[in-house]
Amino acid sequence: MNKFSIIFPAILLVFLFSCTRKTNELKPISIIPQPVTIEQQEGYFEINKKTRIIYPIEKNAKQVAEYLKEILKKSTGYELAPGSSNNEKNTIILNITGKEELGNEGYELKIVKDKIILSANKSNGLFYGVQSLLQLLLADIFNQQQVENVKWNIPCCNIYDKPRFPWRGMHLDVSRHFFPVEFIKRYIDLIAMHKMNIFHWHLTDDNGWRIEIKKYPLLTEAAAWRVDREDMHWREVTPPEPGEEATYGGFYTQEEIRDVIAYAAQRQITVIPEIEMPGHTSEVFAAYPELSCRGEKLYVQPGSYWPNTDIFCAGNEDVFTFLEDVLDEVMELFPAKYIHIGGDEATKQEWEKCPKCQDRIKSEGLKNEHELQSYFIKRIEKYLNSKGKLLIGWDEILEGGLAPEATVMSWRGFQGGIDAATQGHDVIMCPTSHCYFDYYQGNPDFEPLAIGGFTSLKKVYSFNPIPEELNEVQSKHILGGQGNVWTEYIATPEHAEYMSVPRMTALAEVLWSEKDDHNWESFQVRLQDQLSRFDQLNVNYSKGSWKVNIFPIMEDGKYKVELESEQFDAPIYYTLDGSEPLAESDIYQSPLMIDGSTIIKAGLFVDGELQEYASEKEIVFHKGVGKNSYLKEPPSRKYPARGAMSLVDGLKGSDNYRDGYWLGFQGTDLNFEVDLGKEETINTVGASFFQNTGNWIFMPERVTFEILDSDKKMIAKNILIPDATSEVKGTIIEDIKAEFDVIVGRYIKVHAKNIRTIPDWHEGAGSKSWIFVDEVVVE
Ligand code: TNX
Repeated sequence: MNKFSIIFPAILLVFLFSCTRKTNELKPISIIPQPVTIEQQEGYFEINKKTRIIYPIEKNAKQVAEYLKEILKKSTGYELAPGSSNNEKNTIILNITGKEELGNEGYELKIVKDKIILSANKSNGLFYGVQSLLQLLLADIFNQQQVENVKWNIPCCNIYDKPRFPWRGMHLDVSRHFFPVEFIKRYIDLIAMHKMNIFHWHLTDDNGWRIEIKKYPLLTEAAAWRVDREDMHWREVTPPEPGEEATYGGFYTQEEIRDVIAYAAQRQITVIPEIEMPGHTSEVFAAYPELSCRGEKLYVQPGSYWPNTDIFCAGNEDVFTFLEDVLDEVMELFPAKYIHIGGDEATKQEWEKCPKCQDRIKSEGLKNEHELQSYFIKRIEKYLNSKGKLLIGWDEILEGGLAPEATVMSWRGFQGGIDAATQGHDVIMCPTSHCYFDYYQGNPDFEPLAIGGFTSLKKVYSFNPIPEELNEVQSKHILGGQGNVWTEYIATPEHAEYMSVPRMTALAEVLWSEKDDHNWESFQVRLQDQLSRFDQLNVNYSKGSWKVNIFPIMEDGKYKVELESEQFDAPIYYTLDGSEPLAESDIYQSPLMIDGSTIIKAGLFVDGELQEYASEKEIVFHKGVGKNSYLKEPPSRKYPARGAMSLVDGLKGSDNYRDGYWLGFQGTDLNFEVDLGKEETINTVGASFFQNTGNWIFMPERVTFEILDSDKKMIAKNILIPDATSEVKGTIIEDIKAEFDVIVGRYIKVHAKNIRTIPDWHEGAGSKSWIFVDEVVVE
């Protein structure tokens, strides 16, 4: 055998081996959240076992290097040794610079064939640079096991990057359901991967106290445990039976909390503890009943507790001693400069009756219970400030006057945040409309049971934390935003992940990237790579956005139906005969002309396979469908559906009033008119109304239907009163229908009178009531 016959097969083998190695060489750079600038260049840096890593001795920078080494080791199997000189080839250099414009969190990444230079002013920036670096590799880099046959290539490029907002947060409620430390760390890993920097830990609420406080052991012996009602609906749980043991719950020891804080710090995440007061505190009275107004021993609620009437007594000095002691231990544990004290949804009916609270109102010269809450919060703020800490509260802390240094978390919408910023206070925006990740993200018919609402991925992506109402100076008070994960309906880590991602991904980009760089199409493309990373990490992300939305539109004066999905570039197949869509069904290309009652079924297909499920809507044609229609007063901005046309689109709203088909009016009436275009015979006119008094939605007081002729002269009128009374709990949908003895008319007017003010017996007494309406059916 000659030399050649050995060398040639060897070369061939090496060649074949390198050809079969998986590589990212044909993939464009795809980083989420989108960096400020990326310039791609020719060539690649390849990580191999000889790659060295150089970092400054400074403790925090070293931590970042260790973090990178750890991730690389898992998937590549290489244990990168420290390098000795910046001039060595094949090195990754972490470098602390002094470039003012980069701020605390910005970074620069220069990748050439034999060197990677990552520079930042602080370890925070280095950490975010590392996150980008990892996303330049194939998603396999996130695998938890060693992956063979991959070329660990990083495209040569220059990246310059820094965040838009300093507060990029994720919240988790661990009271409604308890989550073990192992999951908390995994959640923190997800936050870190998204270059977010705040973990808001909602540690106490009516369903369990979750933080060990040495001075008050009963908080974790008693207040952390409830009877197990996990097999029941959250709003329908039964109280404990006599002698029944409270077995469900848990808490974090101080040692575990320190461990979590350190874990988060290594990932440049600040942990903000929330200790609720004065409301959402009934669990405390299972341990220390004397701290409430009534002084009665309560059990820890195994489900919904609403209205939450048992709250801390604001007239009792012992309450403040207790809270100061608790906060002392909390401040000792948490290095963050902020402490969140809740402040939301405190029902004040016990304060109205409590002699101590009433004495306090008098002695402090307060006007009412709102001012008493404000007194409470201000007093706590003073205490926190005296220890060098700052207070954050939910937007209810605005009521009765804001504490002087307080930062407001605006959740009931943007208004609280606007008011606070106008008064010169800092604000974190997390309105339910865009930031509530406990709400549905896909068609409720197919999603796991959720608390309600509808916050799709696209909706999250459309979030702008800075409302137009604010000028430049006021806008500076908006520190950023956060996603809130309340867990009434979320009992397991897998489910918490499902609700959090990929909405967290959309939020991360909103908060990190400049507004002008937000681009839904580009996000959708890059999201596919992020999902591949989640796959490697076994993250249980939601495919709620695979759902096909079915919406009618008017185009060139014609009624058509549009099909859309939030997924990128996956074809939609549909049927119009009630059969299940298949890969052989018609492919959707442009809005569909529909001219009679139809069942539309549509699904998203990838490689010929239906993804998730097919959506379905029934269109019922009647004389009003697609006709010109008007609303005298617009619906609420929160529930506009698609305006007047939604009332004559042949589609009925579901039993979820937020599904985008219902129109909501708060405190105002419905005044609607439809023009049939020509005189027609009319038998009946009806409209559907939605009631759910728990959500402040009532039946209208009365509904008036009028028929007018071509000259707009009224020729018939019918007034109807709904059957359903507001005392009935739960959701009722009532079709209210007026019968006319065959009449010929052209215009139809519908007036639904809102009761306008919520009645006295209701917890929202005196506030504006809602009416919700859909489909005005003309037959
Ligand atoms: C309102 S957001 C709450 C929470 C609930 C959440 C459910 C806030 C400050 N209070 O207590 O868990 O709605 O979406």
